[in-house]
Amino acid sequence: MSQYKIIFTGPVGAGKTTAITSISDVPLIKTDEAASDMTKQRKAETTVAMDYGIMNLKDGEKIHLYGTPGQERFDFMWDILTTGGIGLILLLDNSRTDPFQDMKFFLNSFDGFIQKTGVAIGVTQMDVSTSPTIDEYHRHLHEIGIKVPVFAVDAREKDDVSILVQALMFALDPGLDEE
Ligand SMILES: Nc1nc2c(ncn2[C@@H]2O[C@H](COP(=O)(O)OP(=O)(O)OP(=O)(O)O)[C@@H](O)[C@H]2O)c(=O)[nH]1
Ligand SMILES: [Mg+2]
Repeated sequence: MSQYKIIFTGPVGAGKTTAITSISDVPLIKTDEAASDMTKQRKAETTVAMDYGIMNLKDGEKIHLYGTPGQERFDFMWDILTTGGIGLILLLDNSRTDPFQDMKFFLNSFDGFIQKTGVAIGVTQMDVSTSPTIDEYHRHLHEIGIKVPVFAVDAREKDDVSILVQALMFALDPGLDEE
């Protein structure tokens, strides 16, 4: 029976905790605490250590789902959580001031992990803010010379999040299975 681990990351409020809740087949283990400072303006609770859920696949295979905190002051958890992971899901909130800057920041922060594995990007809150478009994300990524699958997702929708996870799995080295 194969077991895989993938990691969800992205800025505060991008929907990491919500996305894992949407697709997990077990109740989420989460570490949300009342938000203080700037985060509070966006939402009442924020992840301070990690989220953890499990997605069951056919044949008894499991994907272990880990969510990082979005706040940089908890970035010591980022390395811990990626250990043993096979890929990264980067969620971006399209309604934030500069989602491309967020994208660049997280791609840089997780660069070492991404080089060894792979990444897929999900853009949330596109119902709240329709700009930039997914095409513009593609163009931007093309300009910085990387090819990454990008999808519009609503983190509250199980199907949206499942498609994103599948896109990541397809983007990964198919040889991984044999390792
Ligand atoms: N309108 C809208 N709301 C969304 C969408 N995706 C997620 N949300 C909401 O946005 C909020 C995201 O909050 P969380 O899931 O806690 O975000 P997080 O990424 O875990 O944030 P931190 O743990 O603080 O880093 C929730 O209230 C979701 O219901 C979307 O596509 N559209
Ligand atoms: Mg969270």
